[in-house]
Amino acid sequence: MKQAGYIIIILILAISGFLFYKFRHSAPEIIQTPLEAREEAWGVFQKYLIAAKNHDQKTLSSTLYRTSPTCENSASTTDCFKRMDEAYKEGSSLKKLDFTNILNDSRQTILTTEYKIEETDLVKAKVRSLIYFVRSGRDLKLITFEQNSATFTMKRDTDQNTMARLDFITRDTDSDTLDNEIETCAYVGAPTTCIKTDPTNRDTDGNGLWDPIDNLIKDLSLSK
Ligand SMILES: [Ca+2]
Ligand SMILES: [Ca+2]
Ligand SMILES: [Ca+2]
Repeated sequence: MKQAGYIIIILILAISGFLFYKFRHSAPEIIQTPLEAREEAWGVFQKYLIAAKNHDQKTLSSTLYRTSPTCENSASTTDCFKRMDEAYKEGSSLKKLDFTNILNDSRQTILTTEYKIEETDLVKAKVRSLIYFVRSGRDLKLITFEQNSATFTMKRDTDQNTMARLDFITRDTDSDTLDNEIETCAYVGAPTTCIKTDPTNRDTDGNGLWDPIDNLIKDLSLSK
């Protein structure tokens, strides 16, 4: 009986030790519903906008995945403040409830508005706004945002044909926010250096970051 008692104590100690080790060494995965993800992302975005409005570089940096090179150089403070003012002006016109498309997992969040149609005499466009975030450690950081990002086509013989063309070029099979034409470098004027990604896979290289997030981060590292 005494022996059985020892075994039970050893077992309890072993299980407690294992659980303690697991708790200490595995960062809990962040699991959010899309609405929770939007709340968190919007909080970061608002903090960023207020910092931009107040020219508060320290807070601004804490909300960003990477600060603009213009704002890292003290010689270009005037340009940096100008950028902040422009960012505030653009960003503050965006409304949380318009961002009804929420793409999120533990590594990233992308907020997108519904498309709206705009046209001039010559072209018809689908316009939407997008905000991209990536998680660094436990903190969600803003990568960038695009206000009124437009995809357009020249008007065709009939409005139906124009609309069909517009719908075709904005097809996004894997819903990663990069249109198929962008992912396949098939759009007019695609540079020869255009990096192709898989239009049927959000994470072409399997590193856990979706294709648009990878592209944006790559662009930022090249902007130095
Ligand atoms: Ca896509
Ligand atoms: Ca893709
Ligand atoms: Ca990836």
